[in-house]
Amino acid sequence: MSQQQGESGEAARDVAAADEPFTFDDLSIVMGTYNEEAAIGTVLSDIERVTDGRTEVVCIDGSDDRTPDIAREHGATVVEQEPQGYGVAVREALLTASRPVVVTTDCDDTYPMDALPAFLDLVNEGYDVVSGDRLYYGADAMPAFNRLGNAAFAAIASVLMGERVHDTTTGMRAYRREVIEKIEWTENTGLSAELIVRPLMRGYEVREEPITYAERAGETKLDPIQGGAEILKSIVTVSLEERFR
Ligand SMILES: Nc1nc2c(ncn2[C@@H]2O[C@H](COP(=O)(O)OP(=O)(O)O)[C@@H](O)[C@H]2O)c(=O)[nH]1
Ligand SMILES: [Mg+2]
Repeated sequence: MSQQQGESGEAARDVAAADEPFTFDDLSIVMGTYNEEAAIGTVLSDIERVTDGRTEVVCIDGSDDRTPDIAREHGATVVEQEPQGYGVAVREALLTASRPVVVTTDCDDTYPMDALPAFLDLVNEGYDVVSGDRLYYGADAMPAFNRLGNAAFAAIASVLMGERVHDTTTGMRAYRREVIEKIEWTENTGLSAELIVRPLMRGYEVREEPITYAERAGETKLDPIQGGAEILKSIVTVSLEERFR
């Protein structure tokens, strides 16, 4: 009897611990970095300022410029990897992260690190994925071709999934670690779309949160036409795979 009480006491404490809200100490921020010398200093300083330097930062780096040196100066974990595309880098980044909540971003100063507290709050409210919706505020800084393409991808994905989404290709999201670990990720350029389509279709709680989107520092690494075609293919393949799974 006393032993039973002891056990249930421990169980109660475990539940209490599990219910503790996540803080920045529970957060990893991860990104692929490919010759982002012009942006990385600002991105990492913004993260430090907003999170008081408490998050883990992981950079999967394929650069031949000073990007990895700047990342290390800021205390980031840098993993070197031959450049093989966005998704190869970001998947490695997600799997390298060690904390219970993982946020992705691009290393190009387009995404608002000031939104990190709101993203963490939404995870604490119970969402499994919080996805930054760049199109809500108009994304004026995005090239018009990309803006149209991204709106089209969201419309197509919504039809295929039977659920309305507004921005399937955003690079800024927060994920509970469980989502990352339970799903097998297959896409490269289309990984960003895969990262919202599979969780949504498996019933995870996904929430889109409007974010601002700034002009990029440095050159884009994505060819809009070839990249766009790959993303479209990923959206169709992944939604059909999930539907017939
Ligand atoms: N390590 C690595 N990072 C990459 C690669 N391709 C893109 N990235 C990074 O992934 C992020 C997204 O790429 P970006 O050029 O911003 O694409 P865009 O937002 O579609 O213009 C950036 O931080 C890039 O540096 C790659 O092959 N290897
Ligand atoms: Mg970008």
